[in-house]
Amino acid sequence: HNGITRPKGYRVSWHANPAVEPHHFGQSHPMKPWRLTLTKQLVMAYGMHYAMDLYLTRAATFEEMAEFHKEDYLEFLRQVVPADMEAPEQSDRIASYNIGDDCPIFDGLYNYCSLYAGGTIDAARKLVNNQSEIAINWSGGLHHAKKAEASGFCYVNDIVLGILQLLRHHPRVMYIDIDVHHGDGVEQAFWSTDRVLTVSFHKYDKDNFFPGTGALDSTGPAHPLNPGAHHAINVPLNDGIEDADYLQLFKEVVGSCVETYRPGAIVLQCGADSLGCDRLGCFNLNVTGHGSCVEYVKTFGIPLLVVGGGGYTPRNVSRAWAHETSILIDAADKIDPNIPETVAFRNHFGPDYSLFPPLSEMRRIENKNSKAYLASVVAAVKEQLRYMKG
Ligand code: VJV
Ligand code: CA
Ligand code: ZN
Repeated sequence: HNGITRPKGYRVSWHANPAVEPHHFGQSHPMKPWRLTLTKQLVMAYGMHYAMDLYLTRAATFEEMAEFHKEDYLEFLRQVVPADMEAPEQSDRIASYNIGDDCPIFDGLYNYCSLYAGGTIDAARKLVNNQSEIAINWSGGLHHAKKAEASGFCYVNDIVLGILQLLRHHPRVMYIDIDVHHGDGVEQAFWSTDRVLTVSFHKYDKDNFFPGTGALDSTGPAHPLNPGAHHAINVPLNDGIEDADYLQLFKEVVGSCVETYRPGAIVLQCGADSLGCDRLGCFNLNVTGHGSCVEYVKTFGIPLLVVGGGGYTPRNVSRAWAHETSILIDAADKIDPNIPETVAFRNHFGPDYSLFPPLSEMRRIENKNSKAYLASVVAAVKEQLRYMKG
């Protein structure tokens, strides 16, 4: 087993269904479910699967998805076929559900959505039933989907569905999102409740970066008597942030939030498009820097649901999520940074064949986040937490 054993004192569960992986968004679309195949190959080549409980997830049922989504929208997802994109009598519905270039109709769409959603729901239930302390679903994390609308490559919001499961047992759930995009769908779903604290770190540029929401002062409903007031935390960033600054910011913000809010469970969205060299992203994080955030969240010892999200350079997505799996099973120190000879698709990891290539040096984007700016963001978040305490 390459010396990899089960972690001491807690259980990690892995939730996946290989039937998710072959779905195809269409020619040259950035979202590639195949990155999950690559991730799994790395995890298995290192023997990490011996350290976890492995669950083949089932598809979420229509009723389970209807706990958040509108039934007419789910009905549409269930019956629509690629040819409907050209059918004039369907064009109004297609437009109203925001189907288009970002969120196309492809073969097996409903199957794809119900499988990744089923994974996150199952993972949440394992935590709630005390059958796992850390539950992982790398196929989930699709944070932009709305009640009755697709958005940003997301159709069904598995995170919202997972949090709804956790809320059955935990009075307070904290959501942390390190995808380079704003976690708008999750924020919006829990905007008016104080039972979920959402925290998103993201590139923010109202007019030029998707989805254009997530400003620092967007903190929850404006009315102070609305329970959701102050329960959305947004950390808007500029291009080029690097490991050390990001990690310091992450620890200050997340540490203060956990201390003040005392969540019973944490959901961590690990979107890998915040890595350097991402096809859509604009940050300079390395695999190690991204992983350090996961490691920090693990130190709280609070039941943890870990999901994937964005990530558009598949070789780096799989590096990050394999490394983060090793952190979660407490085996990061047993992982050879040289990618094993035995891994399938090893050619994707050349020419370095390293788990930790210097991404921040390969396509350095100028860092537009001054120390003063980052300090002002931390100060604003701490001020917000004072209000939250009431
Ligand atoms: O910026 C946008 C919206 C547009 C309209 C649609 N066109 C295609 C792009 C500009 C304003 N959308 C973003 C969506 C990002 C979603 C991120 C999802 C996540 O990581 O947060 C969670 C999973 C966007 N950025 C880049 C693209 N869309 C893009 C879409 C394509 C494409 C190239 C870039 C769709 C199809 C094809 N190429 C062939
Ligand atoms: Ca984010
Ligand atoms: Zn993203």
